[in-house]
Amino acid sequence: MVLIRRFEERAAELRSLGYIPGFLHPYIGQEAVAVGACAALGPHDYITSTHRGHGHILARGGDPRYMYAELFARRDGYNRAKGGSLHIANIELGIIGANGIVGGGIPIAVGAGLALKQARQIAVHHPDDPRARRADGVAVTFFGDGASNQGAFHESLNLAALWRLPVIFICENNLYGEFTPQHKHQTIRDIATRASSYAIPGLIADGNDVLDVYRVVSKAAEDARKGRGPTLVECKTYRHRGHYEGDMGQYRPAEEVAFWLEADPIKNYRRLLLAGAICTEDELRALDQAVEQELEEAVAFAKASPPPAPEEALEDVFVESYGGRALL
Ligand SMILES: Cc1ncc(C[n+]2csc(CCOP(=O)(O)OP(=O)(O)O)c2C)c(N)n1
Repeated sequence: MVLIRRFEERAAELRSLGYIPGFLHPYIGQEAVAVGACAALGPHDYITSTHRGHGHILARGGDPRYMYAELFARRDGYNRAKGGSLHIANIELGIIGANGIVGGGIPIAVGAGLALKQARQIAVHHPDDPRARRADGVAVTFFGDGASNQGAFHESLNLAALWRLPVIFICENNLYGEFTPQHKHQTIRDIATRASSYAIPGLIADGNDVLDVYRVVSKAAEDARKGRGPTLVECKTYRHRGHYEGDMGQYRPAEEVAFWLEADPIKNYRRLLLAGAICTEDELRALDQAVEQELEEAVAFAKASPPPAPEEALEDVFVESYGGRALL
């Protein structure tokens, strides 16, 4: 969580210094969702992410060096400068794409869920087929409260429920879709209730409590792995900053912001670790320092990476392998 927080704070500084072209959508405040959820996943699982995706990529094992290089639009970036902040993907880590289209990652995860269900069947009949190694995989998709109004959300839940696909739909309800508070775009309060329309479980987690997110997503993952189908998980959380870096967020009441700053997931988890004598102050300080050091090196790496040559724009545009084999 600390790595995500500091990665984002530094990204904001670097953008103000002109290193990062385009928009940045800070994840600060929501770290417990990415970390708690990804801690419940294994190497055969897939995730899809959103425009607010740096936290998901880091929690899934993303390397800050390649992430900053991608944000800087440099050749050593995860996607060789073709993705930028909003579209980081890395198949080895099971990250099948962050997505600037609101709700865009949801049906992609359902496609991955279908491939994983097929992997289970392949494992039964052809255990030596390399695709069989994903037989225990689940697909997780992160999205916001705003995205839960998209048609793609409903179609995806419907199909995943009908086909009992191993998919976990994780809605990060940070109470705003851009500048619109949730009560102005939905009549419901708990987005998890939408699961009942598709006869699947709808669970609610405290999105500022990393252990609670881990507990709830672990349950959903266990169900998915056992063939019981998808779960909708709603994590109640808050973004500390504006919708994008540069948005001052004045549309939010001061008391609301103060309440959620007090519920900061990192501050509270630190308190818990200290109160339970699981960590000492010194150990936590050492962890902070290690993060600073890692990010220092990551920024230097990204700065040293060259920009791609113009002719590289046409590389990696089409996949050459078809027949459902590209993903697995
Ligand atoms: C299909 C589509 N419509 C509109 C937008 C513009 N847009 C970007 S982010 C955003 C709000 C998304 O809100 P939410 O899903 O709650 O995610 P959050 O930003 O809160 O993480 C909108 C409307 C877009 N990128 N894609």
